[in-house]
Amino acid sequence: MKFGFVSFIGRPNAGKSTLLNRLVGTKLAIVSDKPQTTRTRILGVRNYPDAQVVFLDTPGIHRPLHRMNVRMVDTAVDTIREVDVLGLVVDVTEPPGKGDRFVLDLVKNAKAAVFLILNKIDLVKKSKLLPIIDRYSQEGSFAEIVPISAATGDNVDRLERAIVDRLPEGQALYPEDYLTDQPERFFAGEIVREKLLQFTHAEIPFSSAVVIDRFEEPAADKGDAGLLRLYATIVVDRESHKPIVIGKGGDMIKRIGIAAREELERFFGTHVYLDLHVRVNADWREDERVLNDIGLGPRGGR
Ligand SMILES: Nc1nc2c(ncn2[C@@H]2O[C@H](COP(=O)(O)OP(=O)(O)OP(=O)(O)O)[C@@H](O)[C@H]2O)c(=O)[nH]1
Ligand SMILES: [Mg+2]
Repeated sequence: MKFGFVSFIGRPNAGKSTLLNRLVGTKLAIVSDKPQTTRTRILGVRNYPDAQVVFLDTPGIHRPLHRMNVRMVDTAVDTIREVDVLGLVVDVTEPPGKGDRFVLDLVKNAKAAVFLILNKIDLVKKSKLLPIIDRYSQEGSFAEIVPISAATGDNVDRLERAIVDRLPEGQALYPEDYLTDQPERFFAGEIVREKLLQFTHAEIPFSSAVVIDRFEEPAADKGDAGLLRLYATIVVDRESHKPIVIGKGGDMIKRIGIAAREELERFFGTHVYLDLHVRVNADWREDERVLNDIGLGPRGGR
């Protein structure tokens, strides 16, 4: 038996969360076409006939301007020391820039085996891929360079085999049916936030958060057996963003609410009542209370 930890790190939008979801076969991490979607470390366990692998998805590494972003980047960087295999995920459709250089430097002295995962190969011609592989192979010494498409699954099986090969011998840490360490409340907030990211643009995705105020499990004795009641607040940082998130006659918040509820019902396998509010908190990205609520409390508290 093999057992080990694998973390995916890289620039925002590279496809780390898409890859985690594919590997564990469940949508644990929300995905969007906007950068900085993932804000916390998300753990997913996958069992193979000969191995148990703990995959960690992390926030994209970027230049942090707020306390929230400092914590996001720290969360990702901290995993470098904690894992057996580091998967550095790169978007092959993006020309490499300063940000990529920064990430490559971060992993240079890592004790873990570093895999360079070239993602989104479904978007480039094969002939374009070879020079990209060539260029990256000169950028560092990688244990493996694996081109994949997290979206289509192309070559992901090869990546998995290569990962398992590199893991140390060891017994499974988690029971067979264990999937993640995040509480249900976390997923509820993330599902709402995914819809908010999907339907809003510009600054709003970066400057908003979703806080779950109440999470009430279905209670048979209340006469509403099978109904999960969720009370959530969308926190924005400017007065002018509130009417945008609410929309004309409430049509935007309704849209977010309907889409979120559909997915919440699928995820929890129960009917969901979702109560959504919008609140302005100008400096929430610096506010320990909010950061704590979204899983980004001070170091050591995480
Ligand atoms: N075509 C294509 N799109 C992909 C692939 N992998 C991810 N994407 C898309 O790229 C965007 C970003 O994907 P995410 O998985 O959210 O990226 P991430 O690295 O987790 O981003 P952050 O959480 O912001 O750091 C989404 O629109 C995905 O659908 C891929 O292999 N092919
Ligand atoms: Mg992500």
